[in-house]
Amino acid sequence: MQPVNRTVMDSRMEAVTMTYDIGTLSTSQLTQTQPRETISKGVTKINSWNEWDPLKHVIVGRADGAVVQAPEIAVQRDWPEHGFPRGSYGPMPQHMVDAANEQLDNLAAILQKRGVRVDRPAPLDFSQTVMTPDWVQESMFGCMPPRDVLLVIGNEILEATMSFRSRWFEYLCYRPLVEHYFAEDRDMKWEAAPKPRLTERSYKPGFWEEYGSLPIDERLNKVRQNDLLLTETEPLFDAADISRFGKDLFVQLSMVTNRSGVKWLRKHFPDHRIHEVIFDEDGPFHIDATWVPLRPGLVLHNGERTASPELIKFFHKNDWDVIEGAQPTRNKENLPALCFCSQWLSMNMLSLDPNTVFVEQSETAQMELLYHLGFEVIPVPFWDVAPFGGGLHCSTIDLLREGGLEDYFPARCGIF
Ligand code: ABU
Repeated sequence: MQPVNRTVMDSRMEAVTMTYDIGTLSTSQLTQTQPRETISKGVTKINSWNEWDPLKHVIVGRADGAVVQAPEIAVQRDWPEHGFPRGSYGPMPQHMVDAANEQLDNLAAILQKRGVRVDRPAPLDFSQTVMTPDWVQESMFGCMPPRDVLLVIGNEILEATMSFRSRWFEYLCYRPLVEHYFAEDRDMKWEAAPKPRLTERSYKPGFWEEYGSLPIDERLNKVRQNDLLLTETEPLFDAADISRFGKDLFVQLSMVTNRSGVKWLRKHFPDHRIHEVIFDEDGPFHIDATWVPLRPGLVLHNGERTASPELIKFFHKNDWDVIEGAQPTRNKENLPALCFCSQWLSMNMLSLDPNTVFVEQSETAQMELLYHLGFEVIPVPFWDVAPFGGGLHCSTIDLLREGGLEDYFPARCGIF
């Protein structure tokens, strides 16, 4: 490949000249150090309408090659005590990658023993600089949390916009799988939400500096008013801000999902009821440790991230129980190194079916609660995966669950 000079706009929208090798990497170069995708054998059928029907086919993420991402407007890591002071970036320590992969492989093996087909994505070189005509970003991120990138609604796989520049190209890790499913399943729909520009106009200037200096009550006011990081310049959403309850989809407004994103989803899924929801939490980032459906008529809510009275009333009016999740075993002070998720990953569970749930094995209070609610609980060690972007729900994306589209909320109530 020939090195060439290119003038591009950096994150301050100033012209800079960078030298790149322009060309296409051969397959052997791309895969020299990273595993390839793994595709299980079987007849592929994409179908999943909710979070609890019996699971038959799933993607489990991989920790290989993951990096602490280079600073960008949306996210600046600052972990001096773990070797990544503000402004620095680079590969996650190999022993952490190995520990996370061991737990991910173990989850995959248990799922397989339970009769679930498991596929794995193809990691890229996440340490590479990526660019679009609008910006340059000095690293990517990883492909551990598939849940953030792909949304499955019925027979459709939708690639989310994402809102971090470091995650703009993450869909490529799943393309070998999605292409395979598309070739095999004649009924599958393959869609991609509009790729966002992610220029400075997509973010509120100086947001993190100001937000970080505010007292908690003022931060919560901003959350309630949805006055957060993202502007409404373009539709933005992470798939993990969407919780699927059949005909009703609940979409959290967060640091990575804006109202334009919800509007786009409404137009895209006209046969669904799409509800915009906000919880009392000062760092909203994905709904799946906050509002967790386990079976028809039962949702777990996070007691530290209160739902609005209107939302709870809507659930009660439709005969749903809203039960508070148990206290997590960990707290802010003893999260794993380099972990940007919260202790509430204790609620980030994966349902095998409406009676069976995978739970992190140290979360004994959560397991106890689930036993009392009549579930079989499958404990799995998973905290080593957390620094790579999530828990059991984040780490998976279900492709096939038995069952069809159902309306679990026949009664309307207030804004819902
Ligand atoms: N991606 C889920 C993270 C949720 C949480 O940290 O609470």
